[in-house]
This record gives sequence, C-alpha cells and structure tokens, in this order.
Amino acid sequence: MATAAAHRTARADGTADADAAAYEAVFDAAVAADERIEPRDWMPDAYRATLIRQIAQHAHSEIIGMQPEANWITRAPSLRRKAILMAKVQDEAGHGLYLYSAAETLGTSRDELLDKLHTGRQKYSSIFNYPTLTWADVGAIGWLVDGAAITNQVPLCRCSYGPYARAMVRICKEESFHQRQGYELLLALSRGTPEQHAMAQDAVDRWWWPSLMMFGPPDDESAHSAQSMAWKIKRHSNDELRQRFVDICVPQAESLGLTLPDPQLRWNEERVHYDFGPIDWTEFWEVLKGNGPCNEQRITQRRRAHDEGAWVREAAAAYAAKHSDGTRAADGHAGTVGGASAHQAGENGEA
Ligand code: BYC
Repeated sequence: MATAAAHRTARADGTADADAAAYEAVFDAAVAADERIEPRDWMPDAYRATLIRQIAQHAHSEIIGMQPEANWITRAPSLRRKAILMAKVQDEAGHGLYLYSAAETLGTSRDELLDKLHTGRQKYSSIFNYPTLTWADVGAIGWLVDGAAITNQVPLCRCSYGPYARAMVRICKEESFHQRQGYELLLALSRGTPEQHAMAQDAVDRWWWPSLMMFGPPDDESAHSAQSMAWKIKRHSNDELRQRFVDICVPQAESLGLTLPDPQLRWNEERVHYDFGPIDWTEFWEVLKGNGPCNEQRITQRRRAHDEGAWVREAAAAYAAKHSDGTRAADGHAGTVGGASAHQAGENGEA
C-alpha cells in the first residue's frame, strides 16, 4: 500500500520520461488509503479537470449567490437584520475567494475562470436563477439553500484533494451560521402576524423544489458521480444527499409551523426515510440551459460588476507592483493581498 512518504518520493523523483502507470498506481493507492492529494502531487489529467470544473462551479455559485440576497440589503426590516444580511453576503464573497484560490492550485487562474463564467462556458448553481420576491425569501434561502449546501458540502471536507477539502472546513462553519439565521428569520415570520406567516409559507413553497434540485440530477443521469466517487472527490451520490436533506427538513418545517409543498411527503418505516414526490427535472435542465427566471439578469449583473471593478483591480495591481520586488508583478499578478481584495472589490451583489 502506498504511504504518504511513498507518494512524496514518486513526486520528488518525477521526470518527463517517468512511467505514467507507476505514478497512477501511487495516486490510486493514495486515494484508496484516504490520503490527501496535494497540488504538487502527480494526478491524472481527468482528475484535475474534474476538480477544476467542480470547484469553479462552486466558486461561481458563491459569488452569483450574493445577488439574490444583496437585493434585500437596502430593504431589510431592521438594522439588526441588515447587519446580519450584509455579513452573510460578505461571507459568500469570502467563500468565492477561498474556492478560486483552491482552483488556482490546479494550474488555472481566476481571470480564466471568471472569463469562462462570463462567457457561459462554466456553470453556477441552478438555485440562483430564481428571484427573491419578498423578505421571507432571505429566510428561505438561509434555511433551505444554505441547509442544502451544508448537506452537500460537509462530506466535501473529506474530499481527496487537500486545498478543496481545507477550504470547505471554514465554509461549512459559516454556512451553518447562515442556515441558522435563515431558520430564525422564518421562525419570527411564522410566529408573527397572519400576513407574515403567509409570506414565510409562500417563500418555502417557492424555494423547496429548487433546493432539492441543487443536489444535481438523479444518480442514473449523473454523468460524473461514479468517477468522482471513485476518486473520493464526492463521498455520496446526489440522491443520497438529497434524501438526507429531506429527512432533516421535515421535522424542522414542523417546528417552524410551516408546510413543505409536497403532498407525497411521508415517513417510510421500511426505508427509514421520508418518501417524497417527483422532482420536475425538465425545469432543472431548462434552468441549466439558461432558461430559468433570472439567468440573464444574473449573468448581466455579474459582467457589469466585473467591468465596474476593473479600476480597483488595476489600482491594486499597480500598488502591489510598486511595493513588491517586481517579480510577482512581472507575471501579471498582483500581490496576494492586493490581488485578493481587488478581485472581490466592486463585484458584490446587485446594483
Ligand atoms: N446547478 O454529473 P453531475 C451555495 C450539472 S453554493 C447547476 O451530477 P457533479 C451557496 C453538473 O455540473 C452551491 N448545474 O455533476 C452560495 C454537470 O454539468 P457539466 C453550489 C448542475 O459535478 C451562496 C451536470 O449537471 N455548491 O450553496 O458530479 C449563498 C451533471 O451533473 C447542478 C456546489 O457547487 C446544479 N444544481 O455533481 C448560499 C457544491 N447539479 O459540469 C448558498 C460542489 C448538477 O458536466 N459541487 N449540475 O456541464 C458538487 O457537489 C457537485 O458539482 C454537484 C453536481 C452535486 C452540484
């Protein structure tokens, strides 16, 4: 069995004419032994490409996900709610930052990834193509969307690729707080006036099914699951995680005094899980093709925010060049601090 030491030795000895099969065997053994693959380790091209695809999609989801929530910052019903929402939206920018950084360790650049997002060559989560129509939607996003995100992402803390797994640890801690704030917000509305209760119920009615779609297509239509699970990038299938999420949500909805919009939802003694009704996969694939209610708005806003932030990036790059020894500036990158903040600046939320 390959140990971490053996893995490192193979890496250190790597030469152009090295036997690829031997490297692959070391890689396979490291994955089998639950060791972490690190940026300088040998890895199959397809493993690298899969990680870039998934991490980029995840990063894009974080920054596009700022838009529907930022839409309510100016209209939050109290200073307390406004402060909480602003902190949450900023957290999402931070998550994007950790994830773009994790993707960069695989040999791609943030500029390249953002260009792919802006030109439709990379995806972001289907969930962010739905509108936030009322204040209660902020609660529903926290409870259901962040709840689904945690269910999906806690296992990613054990992903075989080190930088992604480590980024997920902090993200999951913050997502847990987001989920609780959403739950608490919905609880306040549910226990409020009849109008507030109805607003909370309406939000849950609209966000429930899209939240279930976040987990991706059913297992028999999931192109990447089998390979990603073999590589221990994904630890559970889409359907397993979706079921786990439903099982968590049903008792929480009862405590909230809200109903989940699925008449077929019932406890199954034999399966020891809740059964639930069919998901409209036509809607899911349409949203992925760009035909969701807000796809165009989201990407237009993203491109505009990126263009409007150009001067900040340029200024930060110039500042970093002036204060560095010139080596980092020469390869077109701002210094770490300047570059990181420059990429985030001016790109947050809806105008
Ligand atoms: N939306 O073979 P499959 C957040 C695509 S951020 C769009 O099962 P995979 C938050 C999939 O990419 C939430 N596309 O794929 C942020 C593939 O197409 P391509 C984001 C989807 O990768 C701010 C095709 O369908 N979380 O929570 O094995 C505020 C076939 O799918 C979706 C992550 O990104 C979707 N829902 O599994 C609040 C977590 N589902 O690429 C909250 C990390 C599938 O071949 N990602 N597709 O063109 C993952 O865990 C996996 O990528 C997925 C999909 C489970 C999402």
